[in-house]
Amino acid sequence: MKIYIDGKYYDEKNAKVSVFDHGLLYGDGIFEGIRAYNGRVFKLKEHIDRLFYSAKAILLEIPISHAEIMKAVVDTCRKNKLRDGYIRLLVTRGIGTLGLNPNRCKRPSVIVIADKIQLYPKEMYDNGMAIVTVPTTRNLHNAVNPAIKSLNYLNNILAKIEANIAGVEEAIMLNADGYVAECTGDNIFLLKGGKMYTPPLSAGALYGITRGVVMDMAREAGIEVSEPNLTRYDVFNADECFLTGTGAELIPVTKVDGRVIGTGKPGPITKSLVKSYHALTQISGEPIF
Ligand code: PXG
Repeated sequence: MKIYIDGKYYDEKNAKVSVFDHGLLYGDGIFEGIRAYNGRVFKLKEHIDRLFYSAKAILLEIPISHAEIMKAVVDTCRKNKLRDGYIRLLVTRGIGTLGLNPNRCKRPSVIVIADKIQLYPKEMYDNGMAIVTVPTTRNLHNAVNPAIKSLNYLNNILAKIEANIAGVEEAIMLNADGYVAECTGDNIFLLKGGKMYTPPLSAGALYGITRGVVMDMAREAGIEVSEPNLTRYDVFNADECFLTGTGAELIPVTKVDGRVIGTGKPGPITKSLVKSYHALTQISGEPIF
C-alpha cells in the first residue's frame, strides 16, 4: 500500500509522522472519510469542501489548493489500484514544539490513506441494528463545534465505548438540551406517516455528506423531509429508523433503548432508499482511472 504524505508516496512501513506533530500531541487537525465505488471517488468535491470548512473553523491553512487535494486523493487511489474502498484524508497542524501554540508548527501535513472499510456486519444491514442512547452528550457549539471533523474524536469515542459496553455497535448522542443530535459516526433519520425527519445541524449533527445525498433522494421520490428538533420519544415511536454515513452507507435501526421500532424489521422506505443509494454510488463520482 502506498500512502501519500505531503506530495510524496511511501510504503506502509515507511509512512510515518513525527512525535512532535500536533495532530498526535493534541489532536490538532482535521479529517475526512471518503469512499470509492466502481472506480470513482464518491462525492469527492463535497468532502473536500467540508475539509476546507473544518480548516477555516480551526484557523488551519491547508498548504495545497482544493484542486490539488482532489488530485492527491484520486492519484492515491490510482497508485493503489483501488476501485472500491475507503479513503482517509487528514491534515494535521504539523511538526511543532511541546506546548499548545500552533504558531510553532511550520507547515500542516496532508496525508491520504486508501484502504478498505467494513463498519458493520452484513446481518445488521439485512435485519437492522439495535442501538442505545449513551450518557456522553455531543460537544457544545461553543466548545469544539460538532460540525468540525477534527482529529480529536474523543467525544464520539467515549460514546462508542459506552455503546460497546451496552452490547451494541452504535449509539444515539443527545445534545446538552436533551435533543437527539446524531450517532457516534453516523447521522440518524426517522420516518413517520410517510414523512422523513432528521435532526437539524443546530442540534449538533455533523453536516453529513450521506445525509445530504439521502435527503435529496427522498425529496426526489416525493417524500417530505424536515429537520425539527427530535427527542428519544420521537425515535421510539417512528415507523422506521436508519443511520447514514460514508462508512455505514444506510443501515436500518430496528431497536432503540429496548424499544422495537415499527415492525421490528427494516421498513419499506428505508429499503428503497438503500437501493437508490447503492445505485447512485455505482454511477457517480470522480473517475480514478
Ligand atoms: N456524524 C459523525 C460524527 C461522523 O463522524 C457522520 C456523521 C456521517 O457523515 P458522512 O459525511 O460520512 O455521511 C460521520 C462520518 C469511521 C468513519 O472510521 C466515520 C465516519 C465516516 C467514515 C468512517 O468510523 N463518520
